[in-house]
Amino acid sequence: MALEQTWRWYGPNDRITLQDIRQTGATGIVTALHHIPNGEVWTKEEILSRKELIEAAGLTWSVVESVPVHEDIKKQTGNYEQYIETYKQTLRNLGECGIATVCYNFMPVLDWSRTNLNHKYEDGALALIFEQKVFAAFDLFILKRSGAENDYTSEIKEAAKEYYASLNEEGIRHLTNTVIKGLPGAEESYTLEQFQSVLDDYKEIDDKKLKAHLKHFLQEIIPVAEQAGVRMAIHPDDPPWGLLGLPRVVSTLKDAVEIINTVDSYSNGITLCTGSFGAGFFNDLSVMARALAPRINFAHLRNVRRDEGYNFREDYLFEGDVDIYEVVKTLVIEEERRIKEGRQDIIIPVRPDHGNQMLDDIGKDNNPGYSLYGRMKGLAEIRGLELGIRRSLKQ
Ligand code: DNO
Repeated sequence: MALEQTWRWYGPNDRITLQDIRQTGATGIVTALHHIPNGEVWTKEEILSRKELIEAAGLTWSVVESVPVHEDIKKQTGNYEQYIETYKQTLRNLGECGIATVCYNFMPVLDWSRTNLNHKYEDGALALIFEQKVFAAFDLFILKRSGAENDYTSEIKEAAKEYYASLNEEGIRHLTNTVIKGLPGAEESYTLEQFQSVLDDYKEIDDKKLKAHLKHFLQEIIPVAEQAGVRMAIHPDDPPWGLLGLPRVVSTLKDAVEIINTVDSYSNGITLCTGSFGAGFFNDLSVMARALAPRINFAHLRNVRRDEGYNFREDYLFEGDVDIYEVVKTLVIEEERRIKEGRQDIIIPVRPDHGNQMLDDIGKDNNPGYSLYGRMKGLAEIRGLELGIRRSLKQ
């Protein structure tokens, strides 16, 4: 037995081909039908054609990341009941095509957020970072969101002001694009005006309301997923704290426990993203992995170096604040436990999450976070770590 080593592939337009991926050692593919607009059914025909492409390269389509949740479902507005039905149909179709794990998130408006996608690391590699003062500069002085001044301390506001003053026009445009244009995997991309208006749509929705909407969604879709043989894996908020006045409901262990308790089913699981949860100084990933183990349906492994001022930078696998050894050990033990328990769905797919841009990747057209060598290094480290853990557990 081994954790299933997977790799995120953005589809036929990805610079990194399926043949390349085989050489990384990954056996499973994590992908989505990004060309199908959010809210439409993924037909069996479309799913099978992607599946055949992957299998022709000698790989398996292990995980869908993501079937996006329509904003109307999160807000419970418009045709949201219809969108939930569409979602269910997509899950049935995926199940019938033999794709058993689906990652999704419930973050309003933005998927993941960073303030700089090319932060130069000491060794010359480029990393993704989030700096609170930079984000605040966008919020306070570019977006000029009403009420934003109540969301930051006076030190941060001062630092943001200074930072904003240092930006020229190009710098302002660049920061704006970094925040609102949507990072890879995000289904939406906005202009500044559109962005303000989608934020306004959430004015009346606080954490409590969004939680209720998520609960309703889970109660609707989990029984369907279970019947279809599909395991859902909710992805945490990235970063795991409120941004731009938007509600957040998948940021802590408490949130995750609440979610898995909403519907008691193995189909109602978690994506343990060590980097997303790990960006929060209040989250201890070793504790979280142990507490959530039976419901971890998928894992994203990467590390972050963080502080208590809501700043973090992505780091090499063994060099940040998350104890990756403890997390992988927990996953290995959990797989063994599932075997003993006689569970059908014993496999936990894992993937190297983002990697630094390095070596020959620099200067190429990379999906931020999803260049080749940094992830390949991450995967190699995960493979070695797992092997060592398994051997030592047997002694
Ligand atoms: C970023 C990713 C996210 C993730 C979605 C899952 O690199 O981890 O975009 O795919 O949030 O729905």
